Amino acid sequence: MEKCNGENKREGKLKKKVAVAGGAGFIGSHLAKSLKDDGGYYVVVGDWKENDFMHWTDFCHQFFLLDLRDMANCIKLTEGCSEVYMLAADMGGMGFIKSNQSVLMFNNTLISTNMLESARRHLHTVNRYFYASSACVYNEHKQMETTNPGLKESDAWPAKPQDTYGLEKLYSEEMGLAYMRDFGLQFRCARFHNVYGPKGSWKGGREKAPPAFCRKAICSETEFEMWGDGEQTRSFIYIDDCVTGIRKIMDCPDLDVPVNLGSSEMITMNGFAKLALDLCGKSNLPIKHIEGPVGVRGRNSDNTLIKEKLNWEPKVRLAEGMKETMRWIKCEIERELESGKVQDLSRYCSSRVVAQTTDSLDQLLVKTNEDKASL
Ligand code: NAD
Ligand code: GDC
Repeated sequence: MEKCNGENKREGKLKKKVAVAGGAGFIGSHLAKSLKDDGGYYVVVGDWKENDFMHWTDFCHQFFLLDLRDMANCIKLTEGCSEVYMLAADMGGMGFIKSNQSVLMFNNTLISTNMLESARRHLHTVNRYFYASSACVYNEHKQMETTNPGLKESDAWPAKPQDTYGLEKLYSEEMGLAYMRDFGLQFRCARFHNVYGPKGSWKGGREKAPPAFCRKAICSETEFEMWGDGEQTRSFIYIDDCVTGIRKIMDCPDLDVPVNLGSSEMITMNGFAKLALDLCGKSNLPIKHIEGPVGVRGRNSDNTLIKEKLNWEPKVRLAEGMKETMRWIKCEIERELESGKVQDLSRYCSSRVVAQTTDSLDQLLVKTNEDKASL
């Protein structure tokens, strides 16, 4: 698996070398691109797959195809870096995290612990470490009502996180905080609240509600399928705000506790479906409620802490961000139709639930055996 996929020279200028783990993913690739475009950074990305929508040279200077469950690979990725952004995770929306509890927990625990320890090994160069946490860390009992007033950072404890996905995030937050206390690593951590925008997963089962709703609104002609009764509430943060927030949090000298990075514009999923349908000129399409993984009943972001620390909070309104996301997904679907990759759009009117397989676990075992055999 470990394979160096290409290198760029340093362009003669002194740049801060930074690593983005999971940088071929949705948020990681937008973040890496923002750092690269900034001009002051030499951006190294590590991921076990390539980005689905951009060539790696569009968003980083150097790309390593690496399995970050292996510590040697994490050490290689972080070598000589002054900042590490840790966004790698086996993840998805409700169609993935509920049905993949064991495999994602195994994978994410290895990635998170190995990445953090690798940063410690490079403490002579690594000044700051960013960890991408999630609103899934919050106590489920605080999310039983659709009228969620906004989750405050203190609502994570006492703990009853959502699924093994949320538990691993909470554990990794604590591990980062312990490394900061014990070893002086400057740890920064944001709890993302459902991030959306162009160039993210929009089909296959891992996609979250915003791209799923765009795809279904574009492709549905008779009804709009929705998991659950649609009264469940969420807030969604646009990718540009997410990247701006990560960079501000990383640059802040005293934000050394986990902080919400989310919008406080809460909406019901029925209202959200209506918004997506309106954008497609299909306002009258009826919503068909079906069984599916629904997650918590109500979730919103309380932004008191981020406003206090950064004098900033996410700005992009949901209608505005969805317009951009819808435009991009329409182009993706048109491209698939033109190339003949898809002929019948009816398959895009429903969302899949991803069944758990042990493929990724078995892959790691095979690699270990291969390593032993070559000794
Ligand atoms: P994503 O799936 O697009 O990106 C994650 C990347 O990690 C992928 O490119 C994947 O290939 C990579 N990865 C997974 N396992 C790996 C391994 N063993 N080795 C190397 N790379 C590996 O997801 P995203 O939406 O960009 O999320 C980024 C981070 O933010 C994740 O940590 C996620 O848990 C967190 N997060 C995201 C959201 C959201 O709404 N998107 C919300 C809360 C938290
Ligand atoms: O998947 P998600 O966006 O994740 O779902 C939001 C709500 O939309 C859920 O109640 C879900 O049942 C409903 N829904 C209805 N139809 C559909 O077709 C659909 N697809 C999807 N995906 N959802 C549909 C997420 C986690 C993430 C992450 C964030 C943090 O939970 O899945 O991994 O960490 O939270 O905010 P959501 O918001 O429940």
